[in-house]
Amino acid sequence: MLEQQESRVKVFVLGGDGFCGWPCAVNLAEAGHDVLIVDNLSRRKIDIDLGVESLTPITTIQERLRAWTETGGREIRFSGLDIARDYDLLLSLLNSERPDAIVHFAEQRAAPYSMKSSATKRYTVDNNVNGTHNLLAAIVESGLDVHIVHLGTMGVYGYGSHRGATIPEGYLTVEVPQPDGTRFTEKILHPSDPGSVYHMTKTLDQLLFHYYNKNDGVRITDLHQGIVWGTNTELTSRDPRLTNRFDYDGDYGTVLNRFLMQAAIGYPLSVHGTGGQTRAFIHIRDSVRCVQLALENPPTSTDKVKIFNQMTESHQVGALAQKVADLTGATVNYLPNPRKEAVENDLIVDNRCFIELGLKPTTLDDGLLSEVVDVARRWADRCDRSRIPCISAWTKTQAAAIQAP
Ligand code: NAD
Ligand code: USQ
Repeated sequence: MLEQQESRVKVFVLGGDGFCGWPCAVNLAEAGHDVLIVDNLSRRKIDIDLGVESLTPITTIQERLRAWTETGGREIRFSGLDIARDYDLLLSLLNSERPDAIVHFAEQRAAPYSMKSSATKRYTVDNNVNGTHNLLAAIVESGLDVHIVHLGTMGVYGYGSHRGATIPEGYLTVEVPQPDGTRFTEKILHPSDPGSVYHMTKTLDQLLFHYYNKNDGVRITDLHQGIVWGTNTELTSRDPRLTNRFDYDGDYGTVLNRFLMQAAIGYPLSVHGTGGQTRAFIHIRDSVRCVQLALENPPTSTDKVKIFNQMTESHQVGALAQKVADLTGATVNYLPNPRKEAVENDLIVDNRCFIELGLKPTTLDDGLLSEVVDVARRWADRCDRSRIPCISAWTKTQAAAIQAP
């Protein structure tokens, strides 16, 4: 619990029924904050459309919230609205509740889903860009001083070659040559280089934040998060009705959780291409902790958008598969890559902001890989193997490659 009552805040958790949002919401409630989840349950509806289910059985949001209070948790309230479409409801919720802070997870977050068809591309852009813009416009219209903590992505920096340079936390110091031969230095937003329509929406979010911070002084922390792995936190393990979701399918499953789940059911690990892609990772427990740290260390009204790299380690996908294979005895399958992405890339990331705020990184070597394998083994009979392959292709060239016999 918080040591000082004064540091308690009223916080909306937008997208608080999702994979990252649910453990975050209960963690903030446990820390003494007054939490209201806002979620249109679109993620559950997409599961129905795709004909897949979380590997772990998850209860309804109403049952989750009931179980949370029954097991001693501080009450969490819920409002079922669509932030991308229900602007007036969002504004009136802000005016009636007057939150101090808003954690914004409420976006369509799967790159493969965003690349499935023109319909899913358009949905992802409409949902993510409108949702973020509605939130900013509603905060300004309400006149409230609200701190937004947004979940962005490491993917905004791009996964081409950074030529060995360290990726800074959001801003790059550049030298600009002048006609008279002199130079001045300036800090600019790191150039964006999205690798999917989904990642592109996060780069657009960045510009919206930059503008509303400059024009209206909205206080914003943008968390450039890496791939989240793991499933439960201590709090979501408290009762089976609190269990977090576990996506394993070809659209929503992310690479490390997929490898661990594939190992658990004896399915060859699905490495795309050579496995040379390097990505940033963070365990769900650290993700939850980082959001709390960001919330409790807000920017001032004159600060520009605070950007933190929310990741704890980088790994090459092929090396990860080998690590999982060594741990479990699984076999590794190298498949044609459905994505248009660099065959390999370097990724050196500055993540000092969270370390300086006290984050103690949980790493792959902390024994938690086996915990995920155990969860997946427990629910193996719920897995639909036909939904494991990644069939969403970035272009017709990739589509032809993955269909080739
Ligand atoms: P998720 O799909 O499990 O959760 C998103 C939640 O937002 C869902 O409950 C969904 O119903 C809700 N939502 C979506 N659009 C909404 C709208 N218009 N109005 C109201 N609610 C809406 O995703 P997640 O894995 O929990 O990711 C949460 C955030 O973190 C996303 O913004 C994502 O981009 C970011 N992120 C996730 C990861 C990861 O590995 N999962 C990594 C980096 C960043
Ligand atoms: N990959 C495989 N095999 C698989 C699945 C993926 O080799 O079975 C590869 C992909 O080709 C890619 C890498 O693994 O090179 C990562 O894929 P991913 O699906 O784990 O992650 P990504 O699409 O980048 O998206 C996830 C989240 C997204 C978040 C992002 C953070 O879904 O919300 O923004 O991670 S980051 O990767 O840092 O941009």
